[in-house]
Amino acid sequence: MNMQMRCKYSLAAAGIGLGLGLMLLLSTADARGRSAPTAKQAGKTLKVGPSQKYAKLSHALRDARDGDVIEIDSTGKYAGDVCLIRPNNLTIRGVGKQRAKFPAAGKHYGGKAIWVIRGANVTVENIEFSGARVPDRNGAGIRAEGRGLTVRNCKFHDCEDGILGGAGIVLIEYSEFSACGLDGRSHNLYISTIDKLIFRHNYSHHAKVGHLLKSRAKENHILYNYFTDGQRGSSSYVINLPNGGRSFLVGNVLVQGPKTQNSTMVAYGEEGVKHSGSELHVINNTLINNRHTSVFLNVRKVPADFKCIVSNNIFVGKGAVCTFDRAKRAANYVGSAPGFVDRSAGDFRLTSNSPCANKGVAVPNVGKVSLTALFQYVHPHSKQARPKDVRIDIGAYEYAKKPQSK
Ligand SMILES: [Ca+2]
Repeated sequence: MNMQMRCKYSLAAAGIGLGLGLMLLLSTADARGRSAPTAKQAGKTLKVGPSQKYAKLSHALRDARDGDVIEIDSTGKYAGDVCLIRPNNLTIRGVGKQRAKFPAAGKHYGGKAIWVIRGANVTVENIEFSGARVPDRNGAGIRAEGRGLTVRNCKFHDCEDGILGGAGIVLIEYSEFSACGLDGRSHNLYISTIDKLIFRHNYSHHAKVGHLLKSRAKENHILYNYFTDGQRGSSSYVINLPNGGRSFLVGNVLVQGPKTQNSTMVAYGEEGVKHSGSELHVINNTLINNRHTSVFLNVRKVPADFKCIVSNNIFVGKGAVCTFDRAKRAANYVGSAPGFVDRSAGDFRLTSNSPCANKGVAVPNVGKVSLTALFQYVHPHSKQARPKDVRIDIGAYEYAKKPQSK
């Protein structure tokens, strides 16, 4: 994607995105992306930085207790400050004009990660992790071991895994993941068998051999993200959900590059569906394959009564749409001329005469989960409200006469 071009409209429009994101510091989110207030944290604030009481995060952590907030001055140098984070309900936040940078610099905590988070319900904001390497070859920016984790407006690059692990509910939003992976066993993200993953408004790209997102969660809410390999990326799957799960893919842009290691874009059930209640809903996504062939949705080893709904998506490029014959498909565009504003520049919004305009169908709720696309991705790693229209369009973007993004 042409960063410059997309950034022009993104950041203005994303007043909604990052602004709102920051307003929701003390909140949790449900599957629709709505937020509900949680109890205010009552701890003290510890400050880390060149002119603060603590020069390093690892020093502040000696004094940190449950519910505290640690603010890290982003002008400081924190290379090699690898840490074990034990307190519960801790917030660790980079402050200043940029993210606070934590390059591994050859170090790791416990053979695992730059930060090993063992406390429950920890929130991490505005931090950049890079270069994690460990002897086991699964060195992560964050190794998540505590129950519940929120990661917001962070960046992970050139690690063996960006985020590895997890327990309970994990929320990851407004974050960027790139150039992680190594040998196919490590990935931009590798989420364990957790209760629920909410992954939204993120930018995951150019993993090395591994996947752009791998999750074994029992429930996956993958909403309004941008996944791409670009022209030169060597990632394998765009999304891999090897154990199935109750999974919702809504409003994402997925681009498979010509040099991908595997033709499958979304792999579901590769190792056999293990979670009860597994179902797959793929709604209002834009999927583009730039490889000579592809399988867009590779759904395998599912139970006989498996429910799979594929509606309102754009599929561009060669390949089979879905390997599961009994998928319920409605109002998808499959072809080569969907009417993007500028495909080569990575602008997948629709033109006024797009065949996808006004061709979508209403999508019923699944239990309490609404699958109506409410947002659309704004580059980089942000969002805006999806324009409201009488008839919804196909794909991740709604045509609007006057783009909201300007
Ligand atoms: Ca419309």
